[in-house]
Amino acid sequence: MRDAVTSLIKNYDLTGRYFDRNAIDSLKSYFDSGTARVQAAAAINSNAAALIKQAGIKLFEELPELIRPGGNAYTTRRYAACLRDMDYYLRYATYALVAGNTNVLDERVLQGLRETYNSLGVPIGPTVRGIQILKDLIKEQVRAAGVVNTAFVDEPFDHITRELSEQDI
Ligand SMILES: CCC1=C(C)/C(=C/C2=NC(=C\c3[nH]c(/C=C4\NC(=O)[C@H](C)[C@H]4CC)c(C)c3CCC(=O)O)/C(CCC(=O)O)=C2C)NC1=O
Repeated sequence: MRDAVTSLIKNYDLTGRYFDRNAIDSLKSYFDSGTARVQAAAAINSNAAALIKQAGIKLFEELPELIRPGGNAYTTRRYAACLRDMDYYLRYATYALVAGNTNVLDERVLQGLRETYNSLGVPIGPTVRGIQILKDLIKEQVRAAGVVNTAFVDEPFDHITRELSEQDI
């Protein structure tokens, strides 16, 4: 698992270089956004359960066929599995937000996920929609916590949806 700092060090160490201007700029930008990242994590942490619940309600309002007979989230067990997946996405996105790096998502969440979803018939499009709904709710929450520029919140959520949607070659 890597964060913004360790991944930078790894790159420079590989070629035995001192930090150059680019490295310094990227370190500066990571540390400048540090307080906001921690504030975001705190805002998510204090509301995670409610945010997941709300995202689920919104998703199933938009796509009610998911919870009707024949839908992938139909039955209590699968409904719960769907919300649990959203909870995984939120928790790991929070780790990635604090790390300033999406590596934790690749290692712990995304590996083999698309294959699992395909084999269980979990539809990717609606999952992506669910993650985007979650992202919007989180951004609202983070804004309410006093963080002005919430653009950095997009990164881990967009990373998950991009990787999930990627087509097989
Ligand atoms: C920490 C990393 C991690 C992830 C991400 C993860 C996902 C994950 N989701 C699963 C199932 C599932 N995932 C969903 C999700 C949904 N169905 C829908 O219609 C919605 C669109 C969507 C919710 C937004 C459902 C319904 C199942 C159960 C499918 C089944 O058993 O038939 C499964 C199969 C095993 C199980 O049921 O537990 C895995 C491995 N597991 C992990 O360990």
